[in-house]
Amino acid sequence: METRPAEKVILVTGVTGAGKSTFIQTITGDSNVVIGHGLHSSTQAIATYLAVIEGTEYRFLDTPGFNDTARSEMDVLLCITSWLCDLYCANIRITGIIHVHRISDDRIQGSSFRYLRMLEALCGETCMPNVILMTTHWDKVPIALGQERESELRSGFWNQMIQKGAQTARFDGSATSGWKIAVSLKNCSPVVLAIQEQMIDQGRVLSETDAGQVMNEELVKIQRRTEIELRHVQETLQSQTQHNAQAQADMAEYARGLEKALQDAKMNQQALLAQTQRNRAEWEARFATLYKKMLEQQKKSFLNFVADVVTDVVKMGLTSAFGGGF
Ligand SMILES: Nc1nc2c(ncn2[C@@H]2O[C@H](COP(=O)(O)OP(=O)(O)OP(=O)(O)O)[C@@H](O)[C@H]2O)c(=O)[nH]1
Ligand SMILES: [Mg+2]
Repeated sequence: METRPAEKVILVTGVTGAGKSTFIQTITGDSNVVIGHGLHSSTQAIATYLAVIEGTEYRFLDTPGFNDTARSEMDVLLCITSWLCDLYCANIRITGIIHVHRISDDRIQGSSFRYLRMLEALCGETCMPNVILMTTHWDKVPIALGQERESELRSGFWNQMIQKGAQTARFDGSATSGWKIAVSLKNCSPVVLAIQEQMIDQGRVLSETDAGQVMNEELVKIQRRTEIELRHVQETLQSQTQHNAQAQADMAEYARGLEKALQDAKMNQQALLAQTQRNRAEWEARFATLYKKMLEQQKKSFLNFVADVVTDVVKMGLTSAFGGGF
């Protein structure tokens, strides 16, 4: 990704269909942004879009969503992590994280909850002031209901992040509203996210990071819950005496769905844990090269900084020696 030094890089996250791409298309006016109109995720890989708002350049990173049938949550985590590590090594820092949430959702789905927990771990406590929890789909609910849900989110689901400095915002679908939200990040300092520090500076593999551990815990929870439900459905199927063929077929179908969910959760967990053994060398080699580059760049800019200071000191010395006439 090419960026100019003045650009503010903003990561946009959230579950599938939350409205990440719609928000980005609205504020950038870029017709290349892919917006979904089906049940499945439309954003399959991270893409970047530029907007100049009030003279400042913002680069938005559109990410694939959680709760996606085509991509597992684990794939999304890997995709985002890989990008964040590459950016860090290329000396590109994130200035803001906009996490998108549909106010029209009447309850917090498992995937929204998992994503938020993971995001908190991915960013780390010190980056919370750079996070905006942004609600969308306001046109789908009566305003009073939306406000009620928003205050429930603020006092419950989002409370911990708000306590640590995260802001909230409403996106009403207009470009003006989107620009206002982006501009509110203008004065935030670029940050190093926890995942970048843990993977690049500390050399941990994904499963050993805070985000990886949250993902692992969530996968274990899914497995336990699904196993209990599956056992219950199987017992019910076996004990059924009446011959309602349609009901039996529906329940058997439901059991197959649970089996698949259980299998997916196990596979994702294996993929996560396999990082420790199989991918460590590959991961380290990839980032070692990038990290070396970053250090070289930092060294170069440090030397430039020292050279500037020396020049200033020399100038100041000459200025006082020559009575300000230099
Ligand atoms: N009514 C309404 N529809 C919206 C709003 N925001 C997005 N949508 C619609 O919701 C659908 C999904 O929007 P996207 O912007 O593609 O969602 P996304 O978060 O990028 O989803 P993925 O890329 O699949 O993760 C599209 O049909 C949008 O037109 C909104 O504020 N109100
Ligand atoms: Mg999208």
